[in-house]
Amino acid sequence: VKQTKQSVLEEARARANDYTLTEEEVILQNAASESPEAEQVIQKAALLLRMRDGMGSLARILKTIDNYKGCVEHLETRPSQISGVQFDALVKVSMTRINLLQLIRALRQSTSFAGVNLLSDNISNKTPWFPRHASDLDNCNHLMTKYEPELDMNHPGFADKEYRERRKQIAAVAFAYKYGDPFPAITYTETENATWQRVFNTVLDLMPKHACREYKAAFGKLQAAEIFVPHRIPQLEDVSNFLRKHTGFTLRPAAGLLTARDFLASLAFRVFQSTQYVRHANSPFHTPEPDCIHELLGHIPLLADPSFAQFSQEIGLASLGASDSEIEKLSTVYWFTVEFGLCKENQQLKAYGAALLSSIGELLHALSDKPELRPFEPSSTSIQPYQDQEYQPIYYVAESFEDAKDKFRRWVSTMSRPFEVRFNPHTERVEILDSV
Ligand code: HBI
Ligand code: FE
Repeated sequence: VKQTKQSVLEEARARANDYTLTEEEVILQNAASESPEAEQVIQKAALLLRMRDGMGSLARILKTIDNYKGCVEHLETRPSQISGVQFDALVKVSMTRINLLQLIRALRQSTSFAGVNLLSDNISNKTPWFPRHASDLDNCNHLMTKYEPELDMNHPGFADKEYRERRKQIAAVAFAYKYGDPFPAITYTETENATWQRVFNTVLDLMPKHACREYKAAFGKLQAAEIFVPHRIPQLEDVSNFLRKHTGFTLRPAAGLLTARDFLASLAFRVFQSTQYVRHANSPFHTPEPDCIHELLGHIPLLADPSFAQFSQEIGLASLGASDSEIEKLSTVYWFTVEFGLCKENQQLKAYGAALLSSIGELLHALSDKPELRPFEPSSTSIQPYQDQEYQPIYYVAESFEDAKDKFRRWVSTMSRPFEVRFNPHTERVEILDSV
């Protein structure tokens, strides 16, 4: 029976509208509708097309895929077993999620096909969500609670109700913070300022001999700007403005120890998530969780160094959309470099790791003859197990920040992500570069 033009159109409309989505299409649609950025994630997919017409229509299919900027990675056909269908075509494509959805819709409008199916085995819904603009960091505030004073019996503040209240109050301020808000100023108590002063003075003592020159140079500038003074804890706003001038890094208040994924993601935007509460006064030289004394004395000076800032950002960029196991590896690299790294300076060993520079005990241990020293090599460093309860038995030594960065870049290029990312500082946006 020859169909009239009208009935063909009606059938196409009916098929496009009434078609019940398969589970794979629902997954795809949900993934794409998460955010405008999620729509643009490159998706690999396999389509099974039941072709009513002969092979001649293959050309049209390929043209349609091309119109949606899809890349055909594989194509095969077979004579169909279904009556009224001449061929089945299996087409594997790689394209943005939104275009894939539109392609499927377009193919369904066509009467050339008795069926258009998205096959499950090649659907990768695996690229985890990641922030695409600095304001998306408002969603990157997931905490790991294992070392909080409420929950960790070994926390020096566990039995101190007043301390726990103060810690909670400062954390609440961080939770409420949104992109673009003014920095919350904290009025530190005399006790808190006294704790800062004790640690500050030990750093002043040890730094000349043991810290790397980049740290000392930036520390001097922070003192000259009267941001680092012995008697009061610096405010995040002043520190953030200082960093912005030197490397474009800025701060964001963090409520506590963040998940590695959230913490690393912020570095991609040259944003350092910093806690604002202070360790317990009874334990000035040790804290189980990061506190602002650790952030300020450990991390801030080097974030004002251009080469180190670049290295930090590159760890962050590598983490965007990475798998859980890759996040684990990046986290380990971060641990053995940014937190516990040693470097060479005129044949001498110096510390650049924040956890070393903000903790005299471990600094002296690291530079003693007790621990094992190994050259920094991302492929092995990234899989070295570590624990966070005692001093490290192993430290990794970098030749220089530039050398560490070179090695890191080479290693990152072996990771599995099917796209590249680039940070655009003018828009504060991460741009996706397809590598297909
Ligand atoms: N969260 N607030 C905060 N500060 C850190 O230094 C920090 C973190 N979360 C994870 C983390 N550091 C690292 O141990 C790596 O896992 C990235
Ligand atoms: Fe730290």
